[in-house]
Amino acid sequence: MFQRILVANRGEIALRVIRACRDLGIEVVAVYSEADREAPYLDLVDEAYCIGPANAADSYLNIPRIISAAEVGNVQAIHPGYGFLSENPHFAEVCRSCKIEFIGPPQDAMRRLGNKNEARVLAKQVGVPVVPGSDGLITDENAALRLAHDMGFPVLIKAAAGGGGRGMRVAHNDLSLKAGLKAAQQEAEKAFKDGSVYLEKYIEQPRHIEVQVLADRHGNVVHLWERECSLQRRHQKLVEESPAPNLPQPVREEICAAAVRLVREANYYNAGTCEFLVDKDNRFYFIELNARIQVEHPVTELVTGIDLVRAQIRIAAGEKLRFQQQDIVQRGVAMECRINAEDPAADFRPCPGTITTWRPPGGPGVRLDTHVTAGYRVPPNYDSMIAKLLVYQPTRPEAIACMRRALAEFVVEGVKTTIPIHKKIFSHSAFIEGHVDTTFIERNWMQKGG
Ligand code: MV4
Repeated sequence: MFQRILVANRGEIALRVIRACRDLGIEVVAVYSEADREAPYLDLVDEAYCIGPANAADSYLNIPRIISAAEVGNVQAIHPGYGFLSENPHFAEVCRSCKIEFIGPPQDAMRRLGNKNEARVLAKQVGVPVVPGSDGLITDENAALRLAHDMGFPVLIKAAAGGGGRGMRVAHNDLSLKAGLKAAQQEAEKAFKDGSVYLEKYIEQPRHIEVQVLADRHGNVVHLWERECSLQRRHQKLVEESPAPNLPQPVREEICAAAVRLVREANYYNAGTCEFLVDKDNRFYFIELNARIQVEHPVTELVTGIDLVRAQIRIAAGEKLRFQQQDIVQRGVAMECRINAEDPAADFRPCPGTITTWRPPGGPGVRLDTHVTAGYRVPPNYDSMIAKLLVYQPTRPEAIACMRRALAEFVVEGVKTTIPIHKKIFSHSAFIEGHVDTTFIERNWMQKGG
């Protein structure tokens, strides 16, 4: 096992990784930008190095500076958290070529799966269902038009280098398909230096269900069941839960088995998440594989009792998985609300500033993952998430009641937060019945402005 790890991230996930290291008896080196100099979690580490100015490109995304801190700090491994360098295959390769283990997947698998078209091709090859669409990349406008006519409009143009909703265009007819192809190619070329696109049938009002997977370096692959993540606004998730409500058990088992098959065939190891769209008839389609620990991982930790960050570190150190598929049971119901420093009344604009009052909820069944304390200043330079409020209860109605109680206890002053919209969601009859899809938030609250 490693004796010393560097955490190449900030905020709540930095604290989450620091805690996992402490639980394993591993020393921790932190890095921070000038904007995070006062971050409370820096008191919990063995060493901390400033790696540059607030601007992420000059600090948390700066590979030479992070590698320098790792060398000076004499660590054996780097945990990238999520965002920043977590899905950068070049960073993983640099770490390993410097004899520092990257706590994540092999760089080859990251490179391949980072391309959504290649992930789709691989899924098809191994018999995992994908959305009907193009056989590879679109190279010819006429071929795209023929395909769209064959499968029927609307269709969705997706950038191969995109993901998470970037570089997508819906097309409803020939004209918008031609225009959309050009626009998507240009946008992708500009954003990712790769203008390649592919085509999919547009699935109306899908649910977003994802499967957590763990794979060790000895060929063992298991899933840790699914998370329902449909409640999003502009591709920012608001609420996640496990199990997915109203998902028939045979479908659940099929989706999870498909995720395991894909991860095995990709020669992938460490933690990963397979994203699926699920349509009204409970048909499911693979869309992306996320090669990182995700924000919503604690939902899965609560229902399975497995510490995913500890598992990541053990896998990176070469350990075999300590559990088999039949040992992993989904017990009870976990739900998570992402609490962001944003103003729901002002189109969810980030709302940085000093937190003057911080009264966190607690009590039975409540878990709060946060790096925030009273007096903390939320910097304007990064993602605005300040806490993840989770509940864990035997049943979904009890989980909803517990979340409502916890949201009512939670007092934050000094910055606006997303707590009010969570209170609305957890009082909405369709949500309470588990009738959610990816358009739920927009349909209910966005047209009329909050
Ligand atoms: C789709 C889709 C409908 N049909 N693909 C958005 C982010 C990226 N991960 C894939 N996304 C979508 N792909 C087809 N063929 C609808 C979405 C989508 C979505 C997916 C998951 C969660 C929220 C979403 C919000 C809008 C659109």
